Amino acid sequence: MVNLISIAPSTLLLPADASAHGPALDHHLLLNLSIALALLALAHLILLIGLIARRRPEPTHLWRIEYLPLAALALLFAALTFQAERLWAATRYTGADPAALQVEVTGVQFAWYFRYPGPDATFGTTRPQLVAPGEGNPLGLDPADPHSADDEVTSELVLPTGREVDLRLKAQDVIHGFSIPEMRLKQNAIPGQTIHLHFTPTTPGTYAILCTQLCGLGHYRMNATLRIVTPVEFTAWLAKHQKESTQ
Ligand SMILES: [Cu+2]
Repeated sequence: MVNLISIAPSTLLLPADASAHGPALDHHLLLNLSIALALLALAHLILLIGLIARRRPEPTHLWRIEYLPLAALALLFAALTFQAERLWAATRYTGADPAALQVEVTGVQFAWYFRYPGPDATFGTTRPQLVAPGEGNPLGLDPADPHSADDEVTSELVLPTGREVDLRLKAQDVIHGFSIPEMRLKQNAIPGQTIHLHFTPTTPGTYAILCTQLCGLGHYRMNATLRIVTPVEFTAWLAKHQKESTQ
């Protein structure tokens, strides 16, 4: 059998991997695929042997040909499930580093908005009744809250390499699907909930942010850009953005 584990993911048409947790996920995916292919080949082989072999009057060694393989398969699938669960939880339930970069992501028909907390490192209050995209306040930032003053709202997500990012995922109206294939991230954004996702980008580049839930008539155009830059470029970008918005 071809050893799929040793094949580079790019040769299997997976998107480029630009996050720190991605290689482990890819490895697990290919391990699952290899096992499924091996079992498919084995099942056909057994079927062929069953057709060719001479029938015996009484089935013998039932435990060896039936119960033992069954137990082995159950154990194998349990181990694969446990490992998959562990990898999935690594970007969600383990909690981000306290020094992680905080960014809020909001899905709304039909755009993604990104908010950086600014120099005070605290997100300002938002109120649904203040949401006014036409007036430059798509998230409903409350001007009465002093923490809102330095919050940066952008339509492009810019992140530095090598630093953990703690995303807070929200939705204003319906369920949206936040997905960045190159970051190996996919998570629904649900109205009324704040869902945390944390990851570390590794490779500079420009990647597409998609919506993977059919969220309305304009779903097809609900996308944004993720730009991964060096830490120096990120600091300069943030400073420039803040300067522009205070002018
Ligand atoms: Cu959407």
